[in-house]
Order: sequence, then C-alpha cells, then structure tokens
Amino acid sequence: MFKRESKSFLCQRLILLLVLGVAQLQAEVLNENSQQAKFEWPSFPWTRNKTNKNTPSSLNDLDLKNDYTQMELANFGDFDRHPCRRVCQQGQSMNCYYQLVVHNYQRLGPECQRCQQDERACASENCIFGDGVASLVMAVNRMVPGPPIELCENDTVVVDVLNYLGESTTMHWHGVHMIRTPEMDGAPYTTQYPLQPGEVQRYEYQVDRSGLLWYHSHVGWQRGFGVAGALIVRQTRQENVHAQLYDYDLGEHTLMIQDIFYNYNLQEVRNILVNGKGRNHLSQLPDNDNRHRYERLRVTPGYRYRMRVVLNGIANCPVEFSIEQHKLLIISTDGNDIEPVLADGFFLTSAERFDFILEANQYAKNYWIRVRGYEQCEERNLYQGAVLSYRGSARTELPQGSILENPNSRSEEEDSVWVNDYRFRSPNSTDKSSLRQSLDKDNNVGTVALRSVQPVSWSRYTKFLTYYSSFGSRTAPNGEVLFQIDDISYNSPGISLLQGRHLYQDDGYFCNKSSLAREGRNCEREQCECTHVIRLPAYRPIEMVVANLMENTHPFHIHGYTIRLVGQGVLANANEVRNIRELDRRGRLSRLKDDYVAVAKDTVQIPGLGYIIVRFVSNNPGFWLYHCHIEAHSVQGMVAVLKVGEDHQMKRIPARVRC
Ligand SMILES: *[C@@H]1O[C@H](CO)[C@@H](O)[C@H](O)[C@H]1NC(C)=O
Ligand SMILES: *[C@@H]1O[C@H](CO)[C@@H](O)[C@H](O)[C@H]1NC(C)=O
Ligand SMILES: *[C@@H]1O[C@H](CO)[C@@H](O)[C@H](O)[C@H]1NC(C)=O
Ligand SMILES: *[C@@H]1O[C@H](CO)[C@@H](O)[C@H](O)[C@H]1NC(C)=O
Ligand SMILES: [Cu+2]
Repeated sequence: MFKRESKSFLCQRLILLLVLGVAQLQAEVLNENSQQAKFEWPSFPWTRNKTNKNTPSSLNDLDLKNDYTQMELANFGDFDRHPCRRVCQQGQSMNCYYQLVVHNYQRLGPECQRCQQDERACASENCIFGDGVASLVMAVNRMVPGPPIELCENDTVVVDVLNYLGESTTMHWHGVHMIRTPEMDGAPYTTQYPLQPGEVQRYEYQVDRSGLLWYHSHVGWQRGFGVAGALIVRQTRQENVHAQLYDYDLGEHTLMIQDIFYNYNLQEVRNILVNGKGRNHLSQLPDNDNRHRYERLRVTPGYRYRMRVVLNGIANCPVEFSIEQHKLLIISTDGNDIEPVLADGFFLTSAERFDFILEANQYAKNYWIRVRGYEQCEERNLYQGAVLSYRGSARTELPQGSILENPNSRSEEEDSVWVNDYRFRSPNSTDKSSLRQSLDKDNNVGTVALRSVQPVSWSRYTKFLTYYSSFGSRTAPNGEVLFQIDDISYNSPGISLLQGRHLYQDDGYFCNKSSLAREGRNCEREQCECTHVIRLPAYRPIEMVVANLMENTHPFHIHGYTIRLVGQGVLANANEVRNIRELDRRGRLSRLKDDYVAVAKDTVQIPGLGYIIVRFVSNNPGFWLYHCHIEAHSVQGMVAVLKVGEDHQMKRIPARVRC
C-alpha cells in the first residue's frame, strides 16, 4: 500500500521536457501579425501515437481499474466523445481521465484564416473568434472557455493539468467538497503549492455530488483571461428529483457567461461573452447583423430542455438572464436542486449558477437569449446575446430586432417574476429611482425565498455557533483600494497552510481581528494585512453572519462546503452594518423559520449595506478559502481562510516529490 502510494505521488508532478520548444512556438505566434501563416499546434508526445502511453509516466504507475478510460488522445481538445459523458446508471461509476493544457493563446489569432469568413471553419482551425476583437487570452486546450467536463455522480476524476503559461497556476473545482481529498481543492498556498510553468499536476478526486459545478484557475486574474470551464455532474434518472420535468439534458445547452478584458488590460471591462462568443460592441453594427457570432442553442418544438448557466464574473458585473418570449422553470442553483420556480428570468453574481427548464412551446423561429450587465457593465452599456434556435427556422439567421429592445424584453414588465435580484431596497430608503418597479411588488423571488428539495442535515432545535464577519474596503495612503474581510486584507503566506501545518505555530502565523486588537492595532483606522485565518471547531453546527460594509453587492464563496442560506437583507445605514453583532443580539436580523428548507448554495450575494446568514455543519476538516468571487476584489485582499478542526483531524498529506 505504502509503496504504491509513494510511487504515484512521486510522479504526480513531472517537468515537461518539451516546454522550451513550446514556449518558443508560442512566442512566435504572439509576435506574428494575426493575418499570417496558419499556426500549427505543437504535437505533444502523447498526441503522436494513440498507443504510446509513456507520457505522463505516472499514468502507468497507477493501479488502473479495468474501466479506466484513457481519453482518445487523437481527440485532444474537447471531451465531446469522452466515454464518461453518458447516461448515468446506478452503481456504474467510472474513472475518468482528462488533460487540461493551460496556455497563452489569442482571440482572433493567426490560426483564424478561414474562420473569419466561414464560421464552420473555426473549430477545425482552433480559432477563438470571440467577439471578433483580437486579444491575448489564456486558453484551456485551445478553447475559451475551456472544454466542459461531463460526468456522473460518484465518478472518480483524474485530471492532469499542464501549465504552459509563463506563470504559476492552480485549478479549483468549484462546488466539489473534496472531503477525502482536501489537497485537491486548488487553492494556492492553502491546499497546494502553485504549479510552476512547465509542470503538470494530477488532480484526482471523487465527485460525491451532482449538479452544475465548474473549474477555474485560482491564481491572479487567470480565470478572467479564460482559464475556466463547466463541470457537469449528472445523476441517475431514479435519483434525479426533477427528471420527469424535462425531455433532454444536453451538455451543449450549458452557457458560461463572462465579462472580459482586452489584452490583459484590467483597467476596464470590455465586453460580456456567452460561451466565448458574442456581438462586437465596438463595431456599431446592429445586434442582428450576421457579422456578429453568437452561441446558438438548438431546440425542437414541443420538447422540454434542461439548460445550465454559470457566471464566470471578474469585475463587479452582476447579470440578468432571460429568453425572449419564454418562461424559465428554475430547478437548481449552484448545483443544488430547489423547488421549481417559474420565472421570467434570474440574476447572477459571480460564480452563481442556475439550471432551468425551457419548454420549446413558441412559434418555430429564432429568439434572443438576453444577458444584461449591471454595475460596471451597465456603466459601459455592456450586454450580450445568444440565440435560441428552433428546428424549422433558418439555421444561420438571427432573431429580429435588438437583443434588449423588443417589447417583451424589459424586466420592468408588470407581472414578471425575477429570481435572485441583487438589488435590495434599504428599509428606510426613499430613493426608488435606481430600483425596478417590480421590487415593490411581491413577484420578486429573493435568494432566501428559494426552497431546497434536500432536507437540512441538522435537527430542529440545533444550537449554532455563530461567527460574525464583514466584507469591506479601505483606501491605502497611496490611493490603492484594498478589499478586506474583517478589516484585514489577506496576505498569502509563504507556506501552504494544509501541507505545512506542522511547521508553524497557529498563534504566531495567523492573524484575525481580535489577535490584532490584542497587539494594540485598530484595523478600522490603520491598514492591516496578514494571513487571516478564522479557526472553527470540526463537526459542529456553524452559523456565519456576514455583513457587507460597502454599497455594492459581493458574492460570498466558501470552499469545501455547501451552505444553507437562512437570512439575507439590507440594513438602514452603514452604522448598523458595523454593529451587526449588537443588532443581532437585539433580534433585528431575521432568520428563516426552522422548518423552512433553506436553499443550499456555495456562492451567495451579500447585498450592499446588508448581510447574509449561512449555516453548515463543519464536517470537513481542513483549510478552506472564504472570499469574494469578484476577481478584482479577491486579488486585492477580500479573502480569508477557515481553518476547520485541529491539525490532527485533517487528512495527512504525503509530501510530493518531483521526478
Ligand atoms: C504507434 O507506435 C507503434 C509502436 O511504436 C507503431 O507500431 C504504430 O504503427 C504507431 N501507430 C501510429 C498510428 O503511428
Ligand atoms: C453515488 O453514491 C451514493 C452513496 O453511496 C449512492 O446513494 C448513489 O446512488 C450513487 N450514485 C450513482 C450514480 O451511482
Ligand atoms: C483569533 O486569534 C487568537 C490568537 O491567535 C486565537 O486565540 C483565536 O482563536 C482566533 N479566533 C478565531 C475565530 O480564529
Ligand atoms: C429607519 O431609520 C430610523 C432612524 O434613522 C430608525 O430608527 C429605524 O429603525 C429605521 N427603520 C428600519 C426598518 O430600519
Ligand atoms: Cu467583492
């Protein structure tokens, strides 16, 4: 046992010998003018010969089960024909192997020769057309977003991530709990050391849950530049509580929405794309001009389809999602089934997901799928479309009219129902101008009003250990805005917390608001930056009350757990938010009744000058990041770590040795 383990770990990271050659090739590509010679993708040793399994060498070292399915290597790229993409059957879980090559690439790069004239040529050229604006990107297997991975619950995933970037990276599997494999969570300097350029790391874990999850880099801005993709985990028909509600569940009906930057310039958000495509808003062309390229979802009249949407949000750009002349039956959020809600649309803040059922019950033509950006995206008038295309309509035609201006497109409509709106009205606010009329009516379904179909795992009169925390910001003397949790900006430690936990003393190495106060520091006045770790006992019912000291909403995300949302609201003023603990003591924060089956999520928006209350049982010891999912905020310090349990309660993580 020991021998096998040490052997496979020995080779989990191996230096790619080829990297120098590839770096050279990439440099050539980037220097070339985008109109020049066709770019040949370098042949990796394992793409040359299907039967050659020598690289990565660790593949052979694993004790592979008979059903181990090595990817058809000739299909390097997407996983459309991957054997793990299948109808799920009870007790037939598989081991599923993938390679994700993360590399620098270009939108509208030199390989885009025919693609610019003929959309059908784009795939064979591996051209990323995007919105038709040339830009540097970071791709996964030559795609932005990366290829969707489709699995069944309980499958074991083996993913080799190859870092062909010029900087370090990690991959996070957003929504996977990693109960038995905390070292696979992909949080840099928390659950692993980052993967250096030219290295490969094997992530191996069991997917012990279902739903729309996703993978993304957890380093810097990489997921904003393209390092992200969907991870779709299905159930057997018997286990799927919503199975009878729809006819088809197609992987290609998954939409990843993301706000983008051009050429790594983070000064301003430049567009919103849907599955990496969309209108070129610089072009001044009407939305329905055929020179735009839109994602197309095809449906056949009379059938019902399960569709999935995730927002890979980078800037502060919540989005509103709807489909022209269609209602959406919303059945799941963040991969957790809910009691269905029939709505006109929903809002997403970064990392949130919704699954819905669309009934193709309208006249057979093309309809706009509408994505409207708010906050920073609204300031720049950014919105995007995709096409819902009925069989029987012209295959390449676009819907009539503009994406947002059709009569039925406005969310202000009288009796329309919207889910998860990020805009809350302060109880004392008299200024209604920035709020939609519909908010004054009872047809707005807030996140906290959603009901899970899965009962909570605690009994009715459980006493929770309550922790108070806050999201905020401060302006440093040099003018830089720092983002904070509990008035502390997170500083990454030099040691990876999980791996190195026997090397340091918690009290000396970690900080928190009270430890800083004991040192005489007042973080409300001065700038506090340190390795902010909040220690929680393991296997206890935990409640977190998280206040938002700022006026804009922040998507709160926690690793390692699915949480139940039992409270969410806004307060009258900033002073109340600051004194939230006292307010709670006086019974001013409302919680759902104990018998309400609170919605389960992994990312929840904290309203501006408001709060959320979430609950979970801390049954997953380890170091779990807890942060804002707006990249601009987390990069600037809006991050903390939950240390759940004592060192000895955590899994022993064997050292990794490079071979
Ligand atoms: C793969 O390599 C084997 C052994 O070197 C060789 O016999 C075979 O012809 C090769 N196949 C292809 C498709 O090149
Ligand atoms: C996954 O495992 C759980 C727990 O063992 C089981 O209830 C469920 O049926 C399994 N799902 C599949 C698709 O095999
Ligand atoms: C805060 O830090 C102090 C001193 O290191 C420690 O005793 C305390 O447990 C920490 N509190 C939390 C919630 O982590
Ligand atoms: C509204 O403001 C007043 C005075 O500032 C305060 O006393 C009251 O509690 C607030 N109402 C609500 C519902 O927060
Ligand atoms: Cu934020």
